Amino acid sequence: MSYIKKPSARNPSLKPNALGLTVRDYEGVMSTLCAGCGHDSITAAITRAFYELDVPPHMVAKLSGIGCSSKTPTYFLSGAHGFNSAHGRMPAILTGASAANRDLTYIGVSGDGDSLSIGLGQMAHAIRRNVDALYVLENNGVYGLTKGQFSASADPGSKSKYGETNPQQAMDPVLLALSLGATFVARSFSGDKSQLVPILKAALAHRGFALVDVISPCVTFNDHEGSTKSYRYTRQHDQEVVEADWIPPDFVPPAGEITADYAAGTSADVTLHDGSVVRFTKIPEGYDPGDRDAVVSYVRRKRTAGVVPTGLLFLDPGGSEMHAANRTVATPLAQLPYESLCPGAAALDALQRSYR
Ligand SMILES: Cc1ncc(C[n+]2csc(CCOP(=O)(O)OP(=O)(O)O)c2C)c(N)n1
Ligand code: SF4
Repeated sequence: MSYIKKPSARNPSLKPNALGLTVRDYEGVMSTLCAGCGHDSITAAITRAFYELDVPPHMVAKLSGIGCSSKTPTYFLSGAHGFNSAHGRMPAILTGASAANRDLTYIGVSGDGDSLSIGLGQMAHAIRRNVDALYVLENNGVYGLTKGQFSASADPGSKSKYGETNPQQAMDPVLLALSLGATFVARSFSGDKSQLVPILKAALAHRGFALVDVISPCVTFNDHEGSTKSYRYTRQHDQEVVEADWIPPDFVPPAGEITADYAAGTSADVTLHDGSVVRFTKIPEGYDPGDRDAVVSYVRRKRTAGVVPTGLLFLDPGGSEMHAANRTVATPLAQLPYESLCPGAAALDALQRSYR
């Protein structure tokens, strides 16, 4: 994979986080994507989220498949572990890595092609297992890397750059994830950093699978009239359903802060396992981000009306993530003594006898 190193000059006024690291320490090498590609804005939001959360880069594992989107982990967190898997296979590699070492924070980055076609079964089972990971789906409605073929998220009737009309139905990753039991489902837009960064922070704090579907226009192959994943169309049809903010566990509100500036029934707090809080505000009347069936029908209704609902759409902080469900050992496998990992021939014989 091609990469360009960034110049080492640093702006001395950059503010360090609690670890003494600046946002530059959360960057990667220079992007080689097309100028204006939505994926680069998502990279900037991911960089910011990790920096603001004070996550040590060496405690992160970033994984991806194949596609322009899947190239992007190279562009953030140079100090993290990384694995660029085969096309569509990232969820299985991520699941295996998490099974072997739960101490790391996992982020998977994929495209709509990588996730919804060749990798659909892989993504579905990672969701079902509730693997503890942030899964960013950079959704542009095309296979950007292979020059703009319609992907499975392209809307029926939308036009390709070359004038063809897409005859097939579209898959909606949000509805798919909700139906598979995902415990954290959000949608955002690459051009809306102020919405995306808090969503990414909440997703990283969530214990379990967090799907963040980000509409990310492909300026080279899918940003024209007739596309429903262009900057223009997304800006016109995006409707923020709820505003979600993430509040760290030890946060002390500044004296005099007014926290109740929303009418009753339009604000709700959900506490995550680590004591941090997701605060939902500006919730439309009757919308409950904890009611899976109601969220599904809301998203479907909006979709039929040609509206793209964005925000943290669904959250179930109580879902049992993969390690809890399988009662796995807490210690990373690499740190277990050899005798525990390989108890010897006698123990294997006894196990086999017990099945006869
Ligand atoms: C097994 C296999 N089949 C097909 C390809 C060709 N291929 C490369 S990337 C890609 C799709 C990329 O689309 P997406 O995941 O949406 O990423 P984008 O480039 O749009 O960000 C395809 C079909 C491949 N690399 N490997
Ligand atoms: S081809 Fe599209 S998706 Fe790929 S880098 Fe260029 S703008 Fe981004």
